[in-house]
Amino acid sequence: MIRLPDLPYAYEALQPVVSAETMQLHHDKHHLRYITVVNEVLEQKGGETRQLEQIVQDAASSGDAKLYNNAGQTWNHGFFWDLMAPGGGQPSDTVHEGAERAFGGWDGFRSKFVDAGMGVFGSGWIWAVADGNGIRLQGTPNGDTFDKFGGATPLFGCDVWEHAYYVDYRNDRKKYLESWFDGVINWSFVDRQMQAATGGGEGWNWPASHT
Ligand code: MN3
Repeated sequence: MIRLPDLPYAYEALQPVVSAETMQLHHDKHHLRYITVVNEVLEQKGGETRQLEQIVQDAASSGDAKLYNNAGQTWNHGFFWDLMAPGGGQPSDTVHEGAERAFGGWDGFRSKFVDAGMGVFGSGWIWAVADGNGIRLQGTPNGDTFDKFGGATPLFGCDVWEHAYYVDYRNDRKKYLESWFDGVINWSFVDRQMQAATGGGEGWNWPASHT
């Protein structure tokens, strides 16, 4: 049984980048709905409890699209809540240097991220992922998740489904991506993911207390 984790901050904490209304809908309705479907599918399959990461991998290898999409979105949103923080903080030297190597500088990183987010057609996510070769950007459609990163570790990922920004930005996905990148990424979270990508500790996992 998968359970919805509480947000690590108040609904209004990410304003004005993300409104309390969006957070409430996004967490309490959208995220909860994915989790409900995962539990329904698991129940039909006999109610076996596994780590969410394992559920995703098993659904991918058995071709169970309904379970894969909903488990993927369950994981994506858990990661998304934890990688944001009010005010965001400052990127670490390691993250800065990684951005410099891959994108020629911080502005290049930001503009390539925004462009790549604009390039995700329809619903999906834009991710910055890292491995021994450095940082790269990857868009994913719909509920696709960490198993599509070819072994790389996600540093951060932005939800570009319309439910993530339409209340606050209407059709202006670009403004959403820019405001999001500048305002609410928790850079100490990203730094921990960056360490994990290069062999230092474990990356983010779905909380065992909510499995
Ligand atoms: Mn969403």
